[in-house]
Amino acid sequence: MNHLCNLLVLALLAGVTRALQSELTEPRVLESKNGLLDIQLDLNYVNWTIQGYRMNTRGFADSIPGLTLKMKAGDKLRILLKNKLHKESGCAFVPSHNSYKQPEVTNLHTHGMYVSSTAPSDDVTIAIGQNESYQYSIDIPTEHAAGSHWYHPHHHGSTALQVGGGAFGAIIIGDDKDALPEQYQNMSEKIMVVSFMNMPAVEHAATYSCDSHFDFAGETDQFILVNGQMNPKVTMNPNEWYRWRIVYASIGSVAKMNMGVGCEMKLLAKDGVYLNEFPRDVDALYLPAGGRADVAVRCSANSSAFRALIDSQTYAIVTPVIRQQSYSPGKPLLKYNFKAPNYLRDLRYVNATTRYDIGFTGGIVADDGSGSTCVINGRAWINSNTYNKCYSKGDIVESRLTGIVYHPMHMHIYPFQLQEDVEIETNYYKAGDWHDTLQVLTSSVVNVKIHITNLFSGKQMVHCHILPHEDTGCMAMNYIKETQDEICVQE
Ligand SMILES: [Cu+2]
Repeated sequence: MNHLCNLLVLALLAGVTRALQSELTEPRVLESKNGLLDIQLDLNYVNWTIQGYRMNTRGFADSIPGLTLKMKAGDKLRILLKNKLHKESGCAFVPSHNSYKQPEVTNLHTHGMYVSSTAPSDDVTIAIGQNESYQYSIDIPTEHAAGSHWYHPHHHGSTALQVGGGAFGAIIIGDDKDALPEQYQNMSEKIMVVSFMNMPAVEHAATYSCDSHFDFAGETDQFILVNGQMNPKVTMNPNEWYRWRIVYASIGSVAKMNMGVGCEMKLLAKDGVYLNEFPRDVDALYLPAGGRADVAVRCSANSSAFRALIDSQTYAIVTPVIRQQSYSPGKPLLKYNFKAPNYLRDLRYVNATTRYDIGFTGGIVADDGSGSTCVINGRAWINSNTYNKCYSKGDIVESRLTGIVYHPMHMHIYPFQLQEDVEIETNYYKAGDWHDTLQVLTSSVVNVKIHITNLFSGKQMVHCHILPHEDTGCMAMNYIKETQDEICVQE
């Protein structure tokens, strides 16, 4: 009897907790019309509060996260970015080339998008100072795959402070009508911008860049927000499949994300590219800072929270709640083979035309302060005109990645394809999969290939997506030659 009473009390408590939880809301969506999305985006100081937590920080359009931008392949994205931050005078720290600095300077990176890196497109060498504006104009190729991406500032020295404080938003390239089987086409979607708020790391960046604006108070100094909320509930029909687009907006730690008992989750896409065959059973999602996963989720009963394991701490992300009065028998998910566009064609049996190995070393600092800066191929960031690798248009690049257990490798413009299964027990990283950001659990070497297409020439950046590492020099620039005769020096 006692046992029964306890169960009843627990069930009641769980019910009360769920009743108190707010429902997941989504950032406002701005959608392209007639092939164009033309917007103004302000980066400004934001006073943010929620459930006893408070931040004076920076954000786009006065919110954390910023607006969601939704477009289609072939569209043009125009963003007038207005920098409403201002410079402060007097700083005790003299910034070095690779240190935190210029907290008032910004720009925009469209993380994951296959677009030109030349201004006024996704050029991260653009620097927008206080009270300045910049007109971006980004042509999305007609063959661009549908998927989930994000935007965030990328100015060397102020990236960790701005992104870590909440300046980011989701980008969705929508599926063409009838591109997917009806079952997938008709799924209700939830966009979840999951941000791991690492306040000590952001405060450190603020201190060393002499930023007096960032300020935080709260019960714990590391926490998870989803669309700016703390562990909201997601109300779902029983046994119905939903599509969750998960954007992991983090400046550092990798997250292992697990579904609670009562729900199941199947992987559809990673980093905005569908799996060659989906859905896939996986034991969890392994998202590096900046990574995305699209999953199909269904719940048969009220579930414990969908949660993230980060640096051996567990955090609730959202709690699925079932609409009790409705009933659906549920249907299995159909298997589907993704029809890849040319830039994502399978490279596993294609001979490489060139080789570019990428090795991360350093960046591990011991408790006594000893250690070294993270570097790529033995050197820290020099400048945007010093190239680590020169490519030609049409190159198929073979690349051996090392050091990516500690450092998530992010490549701009071009995603890369795994050439072998990695971390086999997880079923998360399979030969043939595409990523734009990759961190692994234990593998010391991972082989990938990159398809440098004929579409874009110019600069291509590679960096560690632990943003404090990026700000302190863990970046390299490469260059794609427009013609064979163009001179590009690898140094
Ligand atoms: Cu790193």
